[in-house]
Amino acid sequence: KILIIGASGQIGSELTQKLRSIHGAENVIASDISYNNVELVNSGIFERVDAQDYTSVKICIEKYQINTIYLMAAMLSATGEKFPRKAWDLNMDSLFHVLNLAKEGFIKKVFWPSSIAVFGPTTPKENTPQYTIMEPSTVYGITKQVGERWCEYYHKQYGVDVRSLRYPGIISWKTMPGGGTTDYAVEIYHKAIAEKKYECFLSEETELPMMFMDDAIKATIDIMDAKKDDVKIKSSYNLSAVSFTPREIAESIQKHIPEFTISYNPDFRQKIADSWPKSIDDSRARDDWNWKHAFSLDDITNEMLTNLKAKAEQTV
Ligand code: VAH
Repeated sequence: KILIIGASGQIGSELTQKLRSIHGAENVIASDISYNNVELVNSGIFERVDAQDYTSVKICIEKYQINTIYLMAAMLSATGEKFPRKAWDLNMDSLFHVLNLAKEGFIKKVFWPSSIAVFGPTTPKENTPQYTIMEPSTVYGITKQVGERWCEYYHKQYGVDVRSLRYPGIISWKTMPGGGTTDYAVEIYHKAIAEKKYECFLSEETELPMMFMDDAIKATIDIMDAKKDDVKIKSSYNLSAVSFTPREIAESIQKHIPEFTISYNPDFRQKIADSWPKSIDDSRARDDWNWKHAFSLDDITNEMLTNLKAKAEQTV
């Protein structure tokens, strides 16, 4: 059985739905620190699990005979800069508990998300390679870099089967993201529909690696279903789909909503975005376990506007 920790989050909520459609709802346990996502709580088996409490996780594993954990709970880049210690404690305690439970034989397989945030201002920004300089300048990026080191260590020293992806910014319509720097690329679609205008907290030419949620979910399931020997990188794989700037996403929206306008008012998140790569070389993921993205920027815009409009009409 599968346990998703952080199932209320932007990725966790869609991962839960997808895994339930593949394995059956009775085999996928959703968990989070609170019951605030009522839709998720009512969608299938839900348990309150505190990812920072070893016993809380262990009780859930034993109650449902869990053998695979997707650890999707974390504090992201923007919020992490406001609460550095909390971000460190949440992101690291949760990883150690899950890695130790795997080392002790309670679970067989772990997925743990890393991020392009492991790269910093000294990293080559174009087509960033799998192996390169990594001096992350955000707390979140530091937790992801050191988390990757621990994942590789637990694999090498204890044979733990942990698999990881350096997610780019992820764009989705079902669940709002929380506390990320790339969240502008989700907010812009909501504002385009509601107000036909958006004030962007990043500057016009801030190019960042991005991905549609369906691609991210596919990559996550593909790496977890890959043959163990095909997953040669046990720290975390570079993963990418498209890179674009706020200006380019606005132009893509204007193909559907011609009167849409964007303005720019960079805030503290500009410094975070400027420390990250513009584009990522994910050829190792493509070579080792046949990764391939499907959604272009215009595909993403089409999906976002179509689904958000339909969702808005439902709630009228
Ligand atoms: C964030 N969405 O903005 C996350 C992600 C690469 C960005 O790690 O913090």
